[in-house]
Amino acid sequence: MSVKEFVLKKLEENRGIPLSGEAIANSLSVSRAAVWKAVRALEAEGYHIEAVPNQGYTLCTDNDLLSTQGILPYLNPPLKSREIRVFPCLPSTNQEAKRMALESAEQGSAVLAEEQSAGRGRLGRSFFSPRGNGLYMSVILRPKADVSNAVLITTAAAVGVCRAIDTVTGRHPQIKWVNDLYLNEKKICGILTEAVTNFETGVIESVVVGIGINANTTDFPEEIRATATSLALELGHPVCRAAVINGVMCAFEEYYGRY
Ligand code: BT5
Repeated sequence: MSVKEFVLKKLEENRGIPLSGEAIANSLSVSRAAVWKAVRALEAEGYHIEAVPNQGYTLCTDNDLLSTQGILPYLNPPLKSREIRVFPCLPSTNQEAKRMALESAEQGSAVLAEEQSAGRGRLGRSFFSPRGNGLYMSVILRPKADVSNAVLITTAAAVGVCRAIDTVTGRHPQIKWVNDLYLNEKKICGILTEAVTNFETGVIESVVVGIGINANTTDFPEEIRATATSLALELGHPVCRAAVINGVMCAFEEYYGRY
């Protein structure tokens, strides 16, 4: 783990609480200047960090940039050992997850991006994925059983996202069979399940479940403005995306287990 990653981990574990630069430096056996440099680098990436003389560095509570270190404290214990990769921008998290699946990533590994430049829907459609306010994640599965009934995997994801939204926000989305979730008759989430097939044997080796949730999005392009909504628009305030991620991963795990 680099100095920057370690500093971020410490700050995320203590959001809103000042941490002395000296204590961080000591626990890493590096100089305070190295910690200061890491803090500056994190600020340049968009993290809101307050430096208070004689107290130390505080990661502001309004900070909602996604990072592996930031998501981990929110995850339920069984999920903490999962491989979770977070990227500032990807064409599509499903595409990256499929690449990782071919590189033998484990069941349950997840890929997230702050933005997708070519977010995909079904049948070549696109999924609007602006920077910094949505949730774009793909989970890698390695089903041991026959996946001819793969639609049930999408259903498990849809039910899981419904329950996560219910738990975190108290709102109850509805599933539009099979891969869309609606709140107040507007689309809040889309799911795209794709198989990764071994080219030579034709066997399905893994399945990638891509989940796109309009979390804190407040503006949509003209063509979907009337049909799309977000958790923030419905609630009147932003949500903590890491808490939604934990909810989705826990619930999906449970329903996929039943599948
Ligand atoms: C979907 O397809 O809704 C599946 C979307 C899956 C997105 C996730 S994000 C993470 C992962 N990586 C990816 O590249 N994809 C997955 P479909 O049912 O075909 O719906 C697409 C249609 O929904 C579009 O043609 C628009 O009309 C509408 N749409 C696009 N973006 C939207 C958004 N952000 N919110 C609501 N509606 C949207």
